[in-house]
Amino acid sequence: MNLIDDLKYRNLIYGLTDDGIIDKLNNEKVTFYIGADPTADSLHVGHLLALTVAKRLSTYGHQPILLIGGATGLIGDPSGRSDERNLLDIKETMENSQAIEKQVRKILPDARVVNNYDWVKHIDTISFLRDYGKYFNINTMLAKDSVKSRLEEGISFTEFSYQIIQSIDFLELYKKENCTLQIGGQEQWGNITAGMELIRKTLGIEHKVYGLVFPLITKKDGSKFGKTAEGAVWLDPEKTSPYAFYQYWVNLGDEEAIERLKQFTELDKEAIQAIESKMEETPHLRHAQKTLAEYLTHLLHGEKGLKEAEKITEALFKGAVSELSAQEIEIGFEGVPVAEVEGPINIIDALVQSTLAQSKREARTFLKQNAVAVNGEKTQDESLELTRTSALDQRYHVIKRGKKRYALIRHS
Ligand code: 629
Repeated sequence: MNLIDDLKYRNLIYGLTDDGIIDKLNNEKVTFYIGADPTADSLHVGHLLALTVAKRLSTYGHQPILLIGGATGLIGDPSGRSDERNLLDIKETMENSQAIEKQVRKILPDARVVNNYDWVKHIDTISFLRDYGKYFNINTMLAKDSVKSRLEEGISFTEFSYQIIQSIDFLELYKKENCTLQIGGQEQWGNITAGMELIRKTLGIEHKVYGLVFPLITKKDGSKFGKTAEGAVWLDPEKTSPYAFYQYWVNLGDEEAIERLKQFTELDKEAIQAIESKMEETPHLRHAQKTLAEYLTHLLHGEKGLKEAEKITEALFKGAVSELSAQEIEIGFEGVPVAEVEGPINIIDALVQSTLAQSKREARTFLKQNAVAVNGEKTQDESLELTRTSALDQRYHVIKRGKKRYALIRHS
């Protein structure tokens, strides 16, 4: 399959600025770029899609440049946003740039990484308005979705000017690196075409450059892709543990999991079809979800991260919490209520303090109903004392009430 057919099969083409890019991508080696603004100290799974598209182009022999928007991050892209952003702190933006660069290098080791702060910082106001501003028509700028959709609500001159900076980048990378293609998510269309126009106007029509945008992932149930109840799914293991990352993918619905396999993995059509037929035969085994979770956890967090995620997943599935270390318990039960205790605590008090029961009376009822398990063992013993010695790793008692309510008792 050629690259373009491959991208189409994976539903990764939302728009091409010009069909000329099809032959070029199928037959030549193209230097292309994609940008990310350092608005946080980590990328999230939304960016991961962008990086995997870049990786796919690179697999077909094209040269990726990853641009970190040290300058643009200080301005704020209005694309796809309904309200004005707060300005970010310069120091924080610089630190974020470094963190993001590290992540990119892991996923795209072949990419050249550049930061637009390095050239934008040299442009003074007069040059900005004379050398670039002159080529921008206000009517065209106002017609961009990113601006047009904000005219009622209001948009600052700062965000309005964002498209000029991104355009300067495309021009710069075209001149310096012969970069002839910019890719991005669909909401980047306006910024990408603005850059193409700047190149045409400053250098001449014979300087052909292109844009390719991929669709933003939308979910059938209306919820936002890459978000859990706790917030974004980050690529940084300190922010989203390999276990939580693994869980995100393993919990997708069947149809969505197949879609994400196409978009996020290098598995080819035959391999994906094989998974689809396995799903029909034995849907409960969740082949698509497991393949996806395994593939992406391994890509981001390596063998070690994947093993950790699988170990915790297995133990929790079997209810064998006693196999876990204190640290693994913290990861596996992130977000469940924790009651801190200094000495031994009775099971009734533990149920109340950990919010699993509303009163001692209710706690007794749960015990009588055989609805309580401590460290994986059912108990009805009202006099059970939870001590440091009986705690897992001398630190935790995992209490389970009913089918899925959990709490931790932490012995400090
Ligand atoms: C300077 C900055 C450039 C080119 C691009 C940019 C960043 C761009 C942007 N991108 C998003 C981001 O930074 O805001 N103006 O979070 C994000 N991108 C990846 C995809 C995206 C997009 O990093 O394009 O669509 C997410 O999938 O939202 O010279």
